[in-house]
Amino acid sequence: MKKKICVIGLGYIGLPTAALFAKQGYTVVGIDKNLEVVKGLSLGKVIIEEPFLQDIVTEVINSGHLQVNETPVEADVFIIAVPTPIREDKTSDMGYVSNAAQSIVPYIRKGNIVVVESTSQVGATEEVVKPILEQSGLKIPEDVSLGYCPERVLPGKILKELVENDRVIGGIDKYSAMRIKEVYGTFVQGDMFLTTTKVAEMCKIMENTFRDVNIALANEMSMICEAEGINVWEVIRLSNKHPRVHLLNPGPGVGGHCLAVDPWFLVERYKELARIIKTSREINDGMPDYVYKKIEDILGILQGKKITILGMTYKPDIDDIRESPIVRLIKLLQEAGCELAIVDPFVKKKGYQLYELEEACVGSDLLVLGVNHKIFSDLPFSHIAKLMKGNIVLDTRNSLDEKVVEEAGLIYYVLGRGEYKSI
Ligand code: SAJ
Repeated sequence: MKKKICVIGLGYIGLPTAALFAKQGYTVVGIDKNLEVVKGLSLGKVIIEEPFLQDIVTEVINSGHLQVNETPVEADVFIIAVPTPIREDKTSDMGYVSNAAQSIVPYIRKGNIVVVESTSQVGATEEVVKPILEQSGLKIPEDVSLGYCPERVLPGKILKELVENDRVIGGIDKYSAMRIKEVYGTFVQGDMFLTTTKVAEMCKIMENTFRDVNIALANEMSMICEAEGINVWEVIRLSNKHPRVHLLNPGPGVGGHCLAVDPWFLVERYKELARIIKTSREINDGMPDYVYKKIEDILGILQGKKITILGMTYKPDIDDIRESPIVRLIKLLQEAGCELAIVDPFVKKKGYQLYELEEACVGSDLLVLGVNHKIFSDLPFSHIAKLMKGNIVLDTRNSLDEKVVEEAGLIYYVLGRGEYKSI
C-alpha cells in the first residue's frame, strides 16, 4: 500500500510538492496554519500564481488524494516545508521550522520518516529538529528516519523543475537518506545524491550564495564601468566570449526570498569567515540606493517630480514583490517627495496604487524601467513621448530597444552604461 504523507506548510514549495505526491497516488494531507489557505484549498482554490499549479491541485483535490487540514495527522512520512525568513538584524528565524517539528511530535510513530525541505541554517536538522522530535520518546535514527532534502526550483517553473532537477538528500544516517530517496523517487526524475544533513544544508545555501556573489560582481563592475564611461553590457558580452568566463547581469539589485536571504545565514554562523558573502549582500542591497542617486543626477531636485515606474516585482513575469529592489527604490523616491505612477499588471497586492501605462506617463518627468516583464518589450514610445513632460528613459535592465526609444525623440539611459555608445 502507498504511504501516507503529511506536508506541513502549503506555500510555494509545500503545495506543489504535496500535489505531485498526490498525483502519484499517495494519500497526502497538507497542513497550513492559515485558515484562509486551508479553506480555499479544500474547495480547490490556489492563491499562489504559478503555472500549472491550479490544474494539478484541482485534479488531486477532486480525486481525494490531497486533503487539507489545520493540524497534522498520523502519517508514514512528514515533510516540513515552512518559511525560514531573516529578521531585521539579518539573523535566521528558524521559528517556523521548530514549530512545525513541535506540531508533529504527538503524531510521529516508530518507523516514520521526517524530511525537512525548508532552507535551513547549517546544522539545523541535527541541532534544532532532531531534539524536538525526540521529545516524543522515540530515538533518531533508531526509531525514526530524519533527513534534509531541499528543492532548487525556479519560481515560474516550479512543477517542471521539481520533477526534473537533480536533488541532494542529506540523511541523519545512510538508511534515512536511502528511505527519503525511495519516497521522492516516485516523482523526481533527476538524479538524487545522498550525503549528510550538514552537507545538504550547506549545498542549498551555497547554490543561492554562488549566484548572489556573482550578481554582486556584475553590479560592482557596472558601477566601475559607469565611472570609467564605458558600457558594462558590452564588457560582459565580449568577456563571455572567453570559454571559461560567464559574467551575470547587473541590475537594480537582487530580490526574492532566496538569493537576498540565504547568504545571510552563512554571515550569521560564520561572522569572521563569510567576508565575500557579506560584502556581496551589501553591494546587491545597495543597488536601489545607487539607482536612486542616478535618478537624482538626472532630475536634480526630486521633490514634486513625477516618475513613471514600469515593473515592481523582484524579477520578470511573476507577481512576487518579496525583497524586490524596486520596492526599496519606490520607498526612497516617495520619501524624497516624488509623485510616482507605478505600472505592473502582475501585481495584485494591496497597498500600492497602480496605473495603466497611458495614465502613468501623462506629465511624467522620467520613465524608469524597473523590471523587464515581456509585456514591456514592445512599448509605444512615440505615443509615450507625447504624453510625458520630460524626455528621459532610464532602463535598469538593458532591455528596451534603444532605436525605438531614440526615434521617439527620447533620451535613453541604461544602468551600467557610461556616456559611451556602442560602435
Ligand atoms: N538577478 C540579477 N542578475 C542576474 C540574475 C538574477 O540581478 O544575472 C536578480 C533577479 O533580477 C532577481 C534575483 O536576482 O531579483 C533572483 O532571481 P533568480 O531568478 O536568479 O532566482 P530566484 O530567487 O527566483 O530563485 C533562486 C534559484 N537559485 C539559483 O538559481 C541558484 C532557484 O534555483 C532556487 O530554488 C531558489 O532561488 C530558491 O528557492 O532557493
